[in-house]
Amino acid sequence: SAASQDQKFCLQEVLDTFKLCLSEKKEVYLQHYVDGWRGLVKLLNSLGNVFGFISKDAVSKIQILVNHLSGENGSQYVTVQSMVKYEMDNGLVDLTKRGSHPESGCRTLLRLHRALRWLDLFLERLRTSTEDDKTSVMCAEAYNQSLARHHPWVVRTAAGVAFCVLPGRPAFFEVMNVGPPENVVAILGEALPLISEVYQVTEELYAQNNLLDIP
Ligand code: 1PX
Repeated sequence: SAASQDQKFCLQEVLDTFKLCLSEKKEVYLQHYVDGWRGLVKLLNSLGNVFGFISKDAVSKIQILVNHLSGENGSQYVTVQSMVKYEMDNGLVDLTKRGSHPESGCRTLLRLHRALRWLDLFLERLRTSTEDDKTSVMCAEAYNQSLARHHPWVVRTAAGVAFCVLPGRPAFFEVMNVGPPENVVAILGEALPLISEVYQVTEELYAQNNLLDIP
């Protein structure tokens, strides 16, 4: 049905959303960033319930950002750049320890930003993989090189368990919903530079503002 089709993840959709993220002046539009994550969460959900604890956290962070976007100061949240400026200028970010702003846009987006690095590494491995490569290994390697260092032991352990039940490469490619493996590889090749660029721009912005380690 049209409704279930709607729910179905398509890799192309996510690619398109990340394409829209960057303005000509290399600003990151928060709305498209959030939409990109929504598409990713759809895929994650179609992989099964074991990933529920991961998608739940992603969804709650997406929701925090959506609330900022639709809130009374929504116009300050159009780009990640304007969000950082607004929250920093107005003392709305807990910079050294958690306090009165547990849901700042800056700290919330930082969590997704770190996950975007994982995605970038994982998808690049997937793109260049061969039939015998294991998604669980590619996923774990990407995780260990990125997100893992920001997660406590319990979360790392739970993530490790979830990776083990990832579908194999053929089933994984199928879930992307864009046809034969060659297509997946081609679309990934197109998408990855864009995702990397969004990551890099955000990383530099956060570095300049000393926001890379906010609690
Ligand atoms: C085209 C293929 C794409 C596959 C789509 C997969 C989308 C994955 C979405 C993952 C989003 C993860 C967000 C995690 C944010 C985070 O680090 N949160 C932690 C810190 O938050 P806090 O508020 O406490 O400072 C939080 O503790 C996280 C808890 C949940 C566990 C996170 C494990 C992350 C593993 C990431 C790899 C996902 C594996 C999916 C397999 C395809």
